[in-house]
Amino acid sequence: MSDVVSALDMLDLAIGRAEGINADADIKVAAKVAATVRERRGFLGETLVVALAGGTGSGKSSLLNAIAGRRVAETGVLRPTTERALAWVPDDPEPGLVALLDLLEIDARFEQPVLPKLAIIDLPDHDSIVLQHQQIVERMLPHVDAVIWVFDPQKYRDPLIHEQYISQLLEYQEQFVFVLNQIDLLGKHDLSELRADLTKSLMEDGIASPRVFDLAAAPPGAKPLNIEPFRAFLRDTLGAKSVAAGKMLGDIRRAGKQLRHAAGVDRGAGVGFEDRWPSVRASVVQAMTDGLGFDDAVCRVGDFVTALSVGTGGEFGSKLRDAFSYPTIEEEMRAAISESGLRPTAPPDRSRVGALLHTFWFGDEGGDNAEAVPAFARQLENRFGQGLFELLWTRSELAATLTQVEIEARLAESR
Ligand SMILES: Nc1nc2c(ncn2[C@@H]2O[C@H](COP(=O)(O)OP(=O)(O)OP(=O)(O)O)[C@@H](O)[C@H]2O)c(=O)[nH]1
Ligand SMILES: [Mg+2]
Repeated sequence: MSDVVSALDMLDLAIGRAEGINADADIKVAAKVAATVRERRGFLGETLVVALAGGTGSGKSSLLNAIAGRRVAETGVLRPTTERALAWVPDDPEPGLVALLDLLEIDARFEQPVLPKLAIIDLPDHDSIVLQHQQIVERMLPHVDAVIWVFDPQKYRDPLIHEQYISQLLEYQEQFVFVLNQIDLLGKHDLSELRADLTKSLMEDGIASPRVFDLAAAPPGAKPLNIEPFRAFLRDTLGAKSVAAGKMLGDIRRAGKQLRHAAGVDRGAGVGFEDRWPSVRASVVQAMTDGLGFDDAVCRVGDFVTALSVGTGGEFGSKLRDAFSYPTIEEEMRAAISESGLRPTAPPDRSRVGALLHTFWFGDEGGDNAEAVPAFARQLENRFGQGLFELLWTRSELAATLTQVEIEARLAESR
């Protein structure tokens, strides 16, 4: 299954392969898109990943169970109840989400068929293992979409949570949501007072406008209270998330398209090189042995390079042209002749100067070419065929990778 993460990985690969083929300026534009998407806070995929954090016994696991509508996490009066982080994830998780849980070393994963785009991470209590908890929270923050800080009426002013966590992590405040749980224990008057007090303490921590939900995740012998508005909030956030993911995929696709177009690889990777080159090579050998002459042989290679560069087009076409310019072809052709010991047959209608030049370059005509012809063909293969093939191969690789960017992005969009 594809997601923004896999489309982005593919774009990164394509950017690497575009080096030497695309112009630096175009590569920079695509790299900027990739970096912007990657730098974005929160999980890149379409799944909304939220983490539950907060004081021990505040009701984090109970809140997860209330959202899930069933018992997922262990809850209880004995502390700590949750000893290691667990994740409640869709039963068909995006590859990026699996990679994220691996990165965070969260092994306990409960697959759920209920909400295909929601993942909730339940963190262990922090009192007994403060350091570990803090590390997990800090490591997790850049990668999750939201953190739900759960408070209970007794310990909502817990200095540890306010001073060591919330006020230290203000740069992530956009991702924070606050829940005052266990409101079944409060009278109406107490509730509004306590809610105002919690909001005030969060503002003192530095949260500009705290979003506070009050609810009861597990009132004894009764159904959860106010859980529906919280679920609605998650649904809305999920909607916003899918819009954001759609935009990211659009950006990735456009970046890939722009590289494809500029490199000239949107016309298909194949230009029939392997089918066409053997006959060009044979015609060059023929030109040199049938008296058509050196210039004709050079032209045959030159024409082929032109045809390839027109076929590929874009920056790659110019690159091909530059790598096999006419002077280069002439030089390589001369070297091929001299290395192979070929004695070219002179053109029949030579001028005197032409004849002298021919003798100067290639010696007396009429030599035995029986061994030299295959050696010459090999030289042509090494000096032209191989280099052209290698260049076209890098182009095919780039084309294949950019096609994969498009495929991954389209698949992710249709999820
Ligand atoms: N009265 C009342 N009790 C609740 C509510 N929510 C949770 N509890 C109780 O509070 C206790 C702690 O709940 P948990 O969900 O285990 O709390 P936790 O935050 O996951 O605790 P740790 O995993 O130890 O960090 C349990 O006994 C729950 O039954 C609520 O809304 N009202
Ligand atoms: Mg728990």
